[in-house]
Amino acid sequence: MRKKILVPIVTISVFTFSLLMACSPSDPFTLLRCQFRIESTEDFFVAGIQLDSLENLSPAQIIEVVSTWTSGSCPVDFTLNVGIFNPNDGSTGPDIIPATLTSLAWDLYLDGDSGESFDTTWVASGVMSEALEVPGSGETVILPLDISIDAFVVMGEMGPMDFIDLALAIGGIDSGLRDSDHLGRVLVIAVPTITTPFGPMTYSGSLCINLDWID
Ligand SMILES: [Ca+2]
Repeated sequence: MRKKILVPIVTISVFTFSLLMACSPSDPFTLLRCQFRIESTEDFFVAGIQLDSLENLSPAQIIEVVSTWTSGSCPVDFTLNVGIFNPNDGSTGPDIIPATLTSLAWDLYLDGDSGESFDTTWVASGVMSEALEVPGSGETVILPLDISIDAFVVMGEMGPMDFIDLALAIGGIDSGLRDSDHLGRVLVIAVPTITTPFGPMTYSGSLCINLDWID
């Protein structure tokens, strides 16, 4: 009699344990971390001049930017698009696992060195304003960060002409080139907070978000 009762209990316990293991956030085969990379910039303005379709500034525009700077400020505004990819598309686990980015505190650095090295010049910090769904549908979700800074100090450190070159490299007509001379001169350091139906998606520390996908 006792055996007949024990067998189903053991079976159910093993089954429940297996199910919990399959859904555990710590199981790398069912909950891979969302990945991040710098995707693009758009609506890039320096001293009111839109750079998006420009390769170079005209002499008159250079004078305008420099004179704005010598007057004590130089507004720079653009949208920085951060790509987020959720790899939990069902191919490595039992199902598609949607994720929600609930907070992201970020620091933005630009590479002031047009050569090989990356001169990490801090230019702005911020916090994401709205939660963002990242479905595991195989598509990259864009997190647009609205950047609005006064580049007066940075221009003073770099020199106005080098700053204009940098701005054109990351905001001009070739800014979409995914190399270290263009989009690779943008670096975001951020700590994401992501939740899923199975619990939080944890990251070991700050992510250095640049050209290549990182988790
Ligand atoms: Ca560089």
